[in-house]
Amino acid sequence: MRPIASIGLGDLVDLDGYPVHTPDSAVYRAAVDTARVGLRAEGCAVLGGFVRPEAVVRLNGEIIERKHATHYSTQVMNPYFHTDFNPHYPADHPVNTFIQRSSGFIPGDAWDSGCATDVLFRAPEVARFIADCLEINALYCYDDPLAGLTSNICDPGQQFTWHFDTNDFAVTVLVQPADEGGLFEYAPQIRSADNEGFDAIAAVLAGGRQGVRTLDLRPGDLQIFRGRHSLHRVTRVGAGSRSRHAAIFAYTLEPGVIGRVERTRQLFGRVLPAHEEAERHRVRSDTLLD
Ligand SMILES: O=C(O)CCC(=O)C(=O)O
Ligand SMILES: [Fe+2]
Repeated sequence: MRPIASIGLGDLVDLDGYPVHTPDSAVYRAAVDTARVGLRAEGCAVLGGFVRPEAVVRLNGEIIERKHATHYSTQVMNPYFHTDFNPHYPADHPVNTFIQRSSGFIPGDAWDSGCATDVLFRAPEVARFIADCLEINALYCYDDPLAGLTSNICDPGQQFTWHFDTNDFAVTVLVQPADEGGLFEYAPQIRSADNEGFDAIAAVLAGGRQGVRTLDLRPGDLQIFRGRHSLHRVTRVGAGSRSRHAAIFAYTLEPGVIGRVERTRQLFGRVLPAHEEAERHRVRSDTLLD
């Protein structure tokens, strides 16, 4: 779907409910305040109906057009995306608890600059609004050429099992929900920068529901999520369901952040020279397991 004329913010965002272009307005402040409540308490905010219904149709069209570029992968992994047994930990430890993940990603380099999905991801007004919700001065589009702008595709029978994200924040727009399953679940702040929270994580991996939230997301809802400290998953999509499509906008606190070679290969099946280069100069902001 090539844009006929350039796409404006008002074509994509419900500017009445979310006037991202007028940060001094009372409505803007109220929306930010509401989001902050969820983010402070649980590292998660859902902005209902952020994307206009016509734009949701357009985003879904762009995903369907690029679905052939989806890289599907299946792995049996721990919450840190590792697949190998680690003899330094007991067998029932989260590090050695492996669950199947099967899903696909449309990679960053599949989107044309100027398509609706790309415009929404790169709109400075949207980034500033999200930064305001997160109570940070600025945020930056994740500079990873594959993982910055993606769509997570869960086809019938697939699930994105429990994991932590590498990037600081993720912003997701549910574009096409599954009819059955495909629900986003999370265990808020189950670990922190100085506490791995292994006992609580083990309980969730074993099927425990304590502290686990399930979101009832609608198409067009925008979710802001701190996925580095909150264990999360997308439950299995029913065998007879339609696919679940989510647009995922990744942002970071610092500019110029690029993903690890190993995880990039797992998720996208390839790496670009930029990934190899970044690996040689890697700086980490914490010592948590990745
Ligand atoms: O599709 C989603 O809602 C989130 C998927 C996810 O957690 C991820 O891509 O890391
Ligand atoms: Fe995630």
